[in-house]
Amino acid sequence: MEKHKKIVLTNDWILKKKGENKAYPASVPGSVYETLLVNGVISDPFYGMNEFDSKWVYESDWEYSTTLSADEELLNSEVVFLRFKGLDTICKVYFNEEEILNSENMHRIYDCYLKNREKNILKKNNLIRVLFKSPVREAYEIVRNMGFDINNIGAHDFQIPGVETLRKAYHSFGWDWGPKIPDMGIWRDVELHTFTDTMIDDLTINTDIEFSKPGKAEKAIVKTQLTLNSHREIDAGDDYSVRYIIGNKEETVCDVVKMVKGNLISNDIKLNDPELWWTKELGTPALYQISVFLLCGTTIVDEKTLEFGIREVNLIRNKDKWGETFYFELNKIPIFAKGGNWIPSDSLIVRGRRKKLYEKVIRDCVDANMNMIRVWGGGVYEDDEFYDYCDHKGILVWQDFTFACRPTPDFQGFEENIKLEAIDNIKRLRNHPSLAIWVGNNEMEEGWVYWGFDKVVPGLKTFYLKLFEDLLPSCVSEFDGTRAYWPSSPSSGGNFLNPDSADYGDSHYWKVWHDGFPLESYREFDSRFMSEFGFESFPDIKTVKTFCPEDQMVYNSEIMENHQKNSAGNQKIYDYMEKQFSIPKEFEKQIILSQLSQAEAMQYGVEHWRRNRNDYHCMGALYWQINDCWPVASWSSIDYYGRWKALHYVAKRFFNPLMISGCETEKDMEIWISNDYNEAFEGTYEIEVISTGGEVLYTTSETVKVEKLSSEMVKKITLEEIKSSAEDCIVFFKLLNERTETVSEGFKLFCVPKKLSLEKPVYNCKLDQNDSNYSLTLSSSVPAVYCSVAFADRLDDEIIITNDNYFSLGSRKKVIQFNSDKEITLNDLIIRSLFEITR
Ligand code: BMA
Repeated sequence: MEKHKKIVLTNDWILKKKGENKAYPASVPGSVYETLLVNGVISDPFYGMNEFDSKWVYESDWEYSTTLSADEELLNSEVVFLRFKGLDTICKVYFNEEEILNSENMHRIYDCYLKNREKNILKKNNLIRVLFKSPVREAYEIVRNMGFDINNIGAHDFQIPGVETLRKAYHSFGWDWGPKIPDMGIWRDVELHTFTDTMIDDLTINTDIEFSKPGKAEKAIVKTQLTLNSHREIDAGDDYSVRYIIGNKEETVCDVVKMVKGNLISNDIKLNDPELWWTKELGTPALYQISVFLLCGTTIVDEKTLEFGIREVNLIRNKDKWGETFYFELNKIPIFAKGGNWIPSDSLIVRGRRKKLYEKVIRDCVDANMNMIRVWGGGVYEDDEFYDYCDHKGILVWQDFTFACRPTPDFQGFEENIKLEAIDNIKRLRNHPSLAIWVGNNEMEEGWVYWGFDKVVPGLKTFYLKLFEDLLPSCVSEFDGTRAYWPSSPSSGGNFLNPDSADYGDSHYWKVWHDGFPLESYREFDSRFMSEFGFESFPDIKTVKTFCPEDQMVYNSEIMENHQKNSAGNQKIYDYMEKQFSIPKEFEKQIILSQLSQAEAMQYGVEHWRRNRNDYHCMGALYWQINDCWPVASWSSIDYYGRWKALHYVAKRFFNPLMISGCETEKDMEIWISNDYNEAFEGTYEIEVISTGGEVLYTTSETVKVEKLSSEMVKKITLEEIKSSAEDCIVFFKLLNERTETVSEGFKLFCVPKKLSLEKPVYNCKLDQNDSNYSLTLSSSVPAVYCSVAFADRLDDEIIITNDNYFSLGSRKKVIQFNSDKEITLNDLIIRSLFEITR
């Protein structure tokens, strides 16, 4: 009996423009844009205005091809099929000139049989051709066939119209942070599978936990389900069996063999005292490994190994005095979700994966104390690898289905296509412990209720309900069965009932930024769960230099405006910035200030919602957005190259599970402690108010106990008792644990920063090195507000992340740590605070 074999077809692919003979060597997985870029046919679409030079690329058709020579073993295999794990998007596949696939969905997985009992098209020498049609032309044709005018379907200026007619990542046609790069290509693996009688098609693991109390498990049942791919129903007399080996990091905890009857094999395995999977603030993300061997007699016919976690995640919706709760419980412990929204990490998606952007950015999310990432619906269902990292790092994933902001058209075959896409992705992702919830779409319920979708494209509202409140939830319940489904983000539960309500469901709050409201309005919006809110900034000057020549480095130059896709976004950055800061002349300094206003805005909101967690009033804050898909001015906290903006450093503080924060009015300030740990905090808080000239005006310190999973106001101070004015002082606070280690610290002003009467700081710096570990000890003669450490251009090729940045220096010294393999001296460090930046 032949064992199931899989070969990934990565070699000898070439790409040609349809109708032309010139062939370019192509990586598979890969894309048309990337191939043309690597072969020097197009210039970097991210540079300057190049984005618009490559229109011909997406208006053309492209053909990938490779040959497959079959040896005796392959020719003799009983069953041979090709598995296309991702084809972007409209394409036909030919095998030896026979059409074996007509595919219209980049999110689907397709199996094409070359040989089985019914057919055999496999020869000794074979040719595989994948012919991609321009997605833009396809979209135009569909819109025309539906009787609509492509110029009149309500698309934004930043996008090529019609993407919603395709099952392709919406952002690729352009978004308010992304270029118009509707790429094409074989974006996931092409696999060749062979087997004789049967193979393992799918292994699904679910766990049922018996809790002795919240957070404590006594037993778990590991429910395994194995689906076989066979020509026939396996019978008890066939001598097939399955061996299951389960282990954790240290040891094998189970090794059993069960007989096989039928092609769907379910077995429950009991584990005592299981180790649970947790997010970082609640524990460790313990993982188990399961290996399954399918045996015929004593021969291994197939095997599969995967990791799984034992955890229970529930969405809790209980009626209460405000409306209805909306929060997640992990292993019966309510969690405040902290994190951000994720978009595809590169417009050339495969390149992003190759550059290991997943790994880096997810690590950065953990470093910033996030426990949840929302994979936003305008992008893709990410690669398995993405969810693997989240499993390993203890990050929960909110997964949107890939629909966003546009009404879904209804034409023949589209619904079925969507259904099969949903099933493929639910099956692919359901084993990941990180996956917490499935959500129908981004902002489409809003679109119908508030944006007038029905005026532009009448007649599609019922189809919306059919898809998002019937089809997709049914798929989730049938093929997942353990996770909640939520119809749209935001929503109050569906059926077009007030999706923007603060009292039900999740919220996207855009009065700050899109509507130009002041930051204070965050405090007037008491949502149950903030799944989007955001504020823009420019990326680091080093990132700007990668796409912008020196003479265009001003916010409203043609190139800077093209690297800003939100209409009038750069002006908005300035308008907000001016309210907070005096604006200096140099663009480099303006960039820093733009990042500081972004960080301030997000901090203002998140601290408020975290202070509001009691009685589950608000239980989540996921800001818009974590990452970028190209170098651009946007809402991201980490830019395309992985450089942290000020926001990411500040997020690390405002997402700290233990957070001390100040809530100011014009005259007084409340000091709060928020505790997201599942145990009470006992320690001391210290408050120190310092004049802008460096005089200590007020200090106090007190021991405190803050109950687990709660927020508490611990002190109120007034300007009157400090005997100072709002412009002349800075309030510093910190929280120390019982071992007197600082666990959280921060500062707050009574006025906008530009009103502060700052004095020039004189810094005292000392840099110590131990191999590649550096520590900088820093103090200042007078308060240095929003102090940052940056690195000289000579270190440009390396992105150095410090353990803290954009802090304020008061009366005490601060130690900053970072790693670098290079020899770094004090001369390489640029230390500046608001005083130097605004002058
Ligand atoms: C949201 C998102 C995105 C958009 C962002 C910024 O509502 O869902 O569609 O990019 O706002 O405008």
